[in-house]
Amino acid sequence: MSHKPIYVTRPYLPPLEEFIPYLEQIWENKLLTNNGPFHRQLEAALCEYLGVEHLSLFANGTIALVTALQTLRITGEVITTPYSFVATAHSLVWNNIKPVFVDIDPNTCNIDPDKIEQAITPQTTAIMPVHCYGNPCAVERIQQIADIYGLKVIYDAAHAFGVRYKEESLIRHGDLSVLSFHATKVFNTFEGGAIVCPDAKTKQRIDFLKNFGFADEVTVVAPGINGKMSEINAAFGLLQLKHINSALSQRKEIEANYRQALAGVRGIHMLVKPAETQGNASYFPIFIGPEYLLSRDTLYQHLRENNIYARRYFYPLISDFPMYRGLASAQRDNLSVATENASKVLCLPIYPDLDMSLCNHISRLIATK
Ligand code: T4K
Repeated sequence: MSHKPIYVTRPYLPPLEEFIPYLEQIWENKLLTNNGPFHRQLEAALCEYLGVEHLSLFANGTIALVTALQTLRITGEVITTPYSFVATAHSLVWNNIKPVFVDIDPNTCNIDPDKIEQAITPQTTAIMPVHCYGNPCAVERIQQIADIYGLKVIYDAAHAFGVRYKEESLIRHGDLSVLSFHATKVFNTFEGGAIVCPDAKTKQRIDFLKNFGFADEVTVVAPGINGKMSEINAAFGLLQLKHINSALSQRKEIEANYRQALAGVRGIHMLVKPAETQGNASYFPIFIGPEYLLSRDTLYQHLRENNIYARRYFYPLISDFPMYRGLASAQRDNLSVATENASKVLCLPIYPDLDMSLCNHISRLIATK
């Protein structure tokens, strides 16, 4: 049907002419980075939109994760999920922390709270769960465990922009939450990210850490990094925010369309919509069971032959990469659910400009196999 490749996602780009006034302002005042006016405006606008009190912008989500761990001085071992993008575990290794992988819940693809306690050792200092595909982790259970054992909780909320759970912002949970504003995300600043924190003092430490540790012109209080977002990225974020609600509703229409078209297709399984959640339709994963006519990888190839570039997020598991597979917690028998889900998953194209006729075409290709 289409000769153009259909990717798993495409960034939402507002009309170019709407971006020009922002560029003119940057050219006019010659402030390109280092907490400039657009940076400050975007922090305030995102706090308001997301319903949080304190947020610090970053150059990308990965450096925000690395800095979040520095902020809380996390050391030793951190309990996390293998079913995520590699950046989750890499951020631990960049802090000299040992990742301890815990299996996932088959119904959410998020860390299984029932398996966290058995992974705690005297070296454990924190839990780093991921709200995978924007679906909320078992936040209450995780907080309960953290409170009992005196652990910090840092959420990798890279997929969770704008998600609301029990009528409040999901990213209010935990000690810190980290967002990604990468081009492939629901809300993007080309590259970018943020740490959400509960109080002004923590925000100040984060701001020092992302600016080499400078507290003022002559005082360096920590071995910080350069994690700052530039003015051009922040300006794009401000523009993008003006369009976010329509972008989100377009995504939700596509999600609803897939759900309807694929319901009842033998061997195709979808995640149940999480309760009490207003999601963001950031991904649309399907799981290919043995009753389906093709294997997951054959369907993946079949779609590619039809110019549809679905992706196997998250296969391989992080724990299967060479730098992690030697860990005791990375062994497959410890991660049987994650291993199974990773072998079945296929994320279908979902983005605001995806034409509904293409969405129907993709569903038909899957349903008529
Ligand atoms: N934690 C989690 C749970 C994450 O998922 C991520 C990132 C992070 C942390 C780290 O946050 P950042 O440091 O990235 O802010 C992509 C993204 O690069 C990555 O940001 C994302 N997760 C991950 C799930 O997906 P790839 O290697 O699959 O991206 P790529 O380049 O293959 O892009 C996928 C498709 O998107 C392409 O086929 C075409 C389309 N695309 C992509 C880009 C970059 C465009 O149309 N335009 C573009 O500019 O990792």
